[in-house]
Amino acid sequence: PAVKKAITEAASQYAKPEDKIFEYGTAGFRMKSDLLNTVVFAVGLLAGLRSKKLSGQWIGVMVTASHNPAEDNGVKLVDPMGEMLEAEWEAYATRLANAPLDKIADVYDELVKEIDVQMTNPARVVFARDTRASGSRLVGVLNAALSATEVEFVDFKYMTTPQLHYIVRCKNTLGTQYEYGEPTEQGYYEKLANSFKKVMRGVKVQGSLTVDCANGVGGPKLRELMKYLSGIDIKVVNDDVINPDALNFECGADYVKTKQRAPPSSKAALLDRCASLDGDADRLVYYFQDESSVFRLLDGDRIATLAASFIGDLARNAGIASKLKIGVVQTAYANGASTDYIEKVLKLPIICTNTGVKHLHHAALRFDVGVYFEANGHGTVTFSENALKVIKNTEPQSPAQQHALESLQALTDLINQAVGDALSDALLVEAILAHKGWSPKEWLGTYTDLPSRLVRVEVNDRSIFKAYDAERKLESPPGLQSTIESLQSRYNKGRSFARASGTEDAVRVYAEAASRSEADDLATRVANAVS
Ligand code: 16G
Ligand code: ZN
Repeated sequence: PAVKKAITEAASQYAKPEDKIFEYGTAGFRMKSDLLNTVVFAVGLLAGLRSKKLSGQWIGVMVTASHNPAEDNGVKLVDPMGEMLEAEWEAYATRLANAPLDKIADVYDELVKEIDVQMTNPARVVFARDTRASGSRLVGVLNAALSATEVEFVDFKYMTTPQLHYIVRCKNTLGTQYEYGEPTEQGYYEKLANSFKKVMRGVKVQGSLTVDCANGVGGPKLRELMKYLSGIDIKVVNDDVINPDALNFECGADYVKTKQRAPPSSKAALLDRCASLDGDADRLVYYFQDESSVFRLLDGDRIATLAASFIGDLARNAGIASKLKIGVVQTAYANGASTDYIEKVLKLPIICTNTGVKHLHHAALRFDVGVYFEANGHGTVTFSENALKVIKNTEPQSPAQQHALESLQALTDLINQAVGDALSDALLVEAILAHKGWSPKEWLGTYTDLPSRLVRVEVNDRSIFKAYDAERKLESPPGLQSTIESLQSRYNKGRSFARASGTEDAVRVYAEAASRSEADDLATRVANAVS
């Protein structure tokens, strides 16, 4: 009752936007920042409940809107091992966020009973935010919700999303046999820098890497990381976090991937190795301009194939290939040429899942070494307990085998296993290119992407678009799937699908085919059939 009163009192400071229905989606809640007060308040309440339900384990709250424009913001919850919030709880978040403010304490009470939360358990929450101007206000709201419900919390101020995931996992594994690292920002940098140094034993990074930080939190954090790194020359660009409107504006991973071009501000020379992060540094894409000044993108599919091929080689050199089931997880957006390459050249199994990190991450855990990346650059590599044991306990029979085992061991530390992490992924790519002695051109040469096109279609009601088979097919509206299939059969290597976006009020159409004009044509025709 005292808690209920405190909740009602704290909630009364805010005003709930009228006629707005909130939904905890693939990336939590995300919208114009001035609509978010009551949503963040609800998330704060739920974070405390989640922690109590899990016997006082630390839960993370990240305030960010990733690659969205500067005026947006968002909030999402991080589960104890650094994963995304368990699916069942998304519905609780939605319920609490939509409760009228004078009833929110009642809904809170209902949830306590329904979820069967032991209220005498402790509750612990860590939170952080990206560099958006609205972040400090929203963190204030979060603070109010946590204080009203007497939750113990630590404010980590500015962090990248993956840094917060790292902290959550560290805090919950501290003192156990699964200890993940020091739960501090410095601990994060030291872990990455030390493992990078180990992976780089005996090889050297060629040339420099220019990193576009989307004018987001990744900029200052990359600069900080660089203080711990040696043997790598990184040029940081687009790291303006002072001008609030610069965030994600004509730069960043999402811009580069969707526009298929370098940021206009780029001063990189031909063949220079470039990379872009997104606004909260959980996505990474590489690119360069070839000798003919043609823009060449190395997206998430490319990072996945590079990592899978390297780890496969290391496992063979270490003599443990037969003991590790290595696999790759993709979504329908993966370029068909990458899928072909993984199956036919790397000869690795592939799982295709729905869009959204939680689906890919979950599927990756079915392998000993699960390489998962969305084409947009979000991904990582997971190692099973069995894999960690085999890598640690295998007795090397030769110096070469020993080197491979040590490199694998270091990779398990370099790679952020909680979630896709652009800073960690960039070091991974740099290390692999150094080992292979490859420039981005040779990396690009491993296979040739099929030309593809992505179109956004506005529809009256996107909820009628129901997909199946990992979003590669539509069961509704009736007849549309057979239309798409008959269209794609007319094009050489034609493949197309349409799915309702999980983050915007639109349907997305993807098409690929043997030539640029065929891909564009197929996309246009399918988009017409959809609208
Ligand atoms: C979210 C997802 C991202 C996915 C995107 C698809 C997370 C953390 N983020 O941003 O992985 O690619 O949604 O958006 O899961 P869409 O449904 O609008 O196409
Ligand atoms: Zn992001």
